[in-house]
Amino acid sequence: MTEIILATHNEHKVEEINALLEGVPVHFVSLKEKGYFEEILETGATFDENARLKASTIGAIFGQMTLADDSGLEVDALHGAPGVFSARYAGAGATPEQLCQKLLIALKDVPYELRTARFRCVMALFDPQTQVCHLVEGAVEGRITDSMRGHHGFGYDPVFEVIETGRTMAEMPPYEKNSISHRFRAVEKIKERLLEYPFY
Ligand code: ITT
Repeated sequence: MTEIILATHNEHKVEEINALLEGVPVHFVSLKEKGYFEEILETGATFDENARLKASTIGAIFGQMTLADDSGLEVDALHGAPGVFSARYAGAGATPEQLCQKLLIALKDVPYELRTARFRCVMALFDPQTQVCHLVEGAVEGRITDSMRGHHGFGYDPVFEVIETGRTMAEMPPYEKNSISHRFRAVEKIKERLLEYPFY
């Protein structure tokens, strides 16, 4: 069975992507399983650039097909921030709680109707044989809450209320988040590519 590397050091992403890609006849391995622990540089200015960078860097090192995602939160009242800086918004090594608190403070004077935001995810599938990088995208619309709610998920999930449900991503069990998330929506498109891919 074809092996595809998941180019992320975020174990929560590995879990989510593995669950979302269940049933695709491909064997996914994590960077941890490959024994690769070095940081992958994210020097791009957009999600597209960073996803492409992560997938092609790892794909070139191992000479194997590689899937990467770059994702983050865009808050309208902050002109799209933290965006590509979502993981580093509260400094290197900040905890999810510190990320959420920093965002809540930044929005403390912003009224409910102006707290709109979205999670975006760009996935890149890099094939080292052809050097082609396929890009797809998914997004989910929401609103930033005024306090942290829920214990599931990771990152900004406790402060991101999904428009359709009125609950935060962290108040949803994994199966529910995985049926509406930005990552789910991107994975659905990657799945289509993988199911028709001419593996050699
Ligand atoms: P890799 O680069 O190794 O994949 P990372 O955590 O640094 O892992 P990103 O550069 O894509 O990943 O940063 C995305 C950040 O955006 C992530 O650390 C979270 O803080 C936030 N984020 C992305 N998807 C999220 C989700 O589903 N729920 C909550 N927060 C999310």
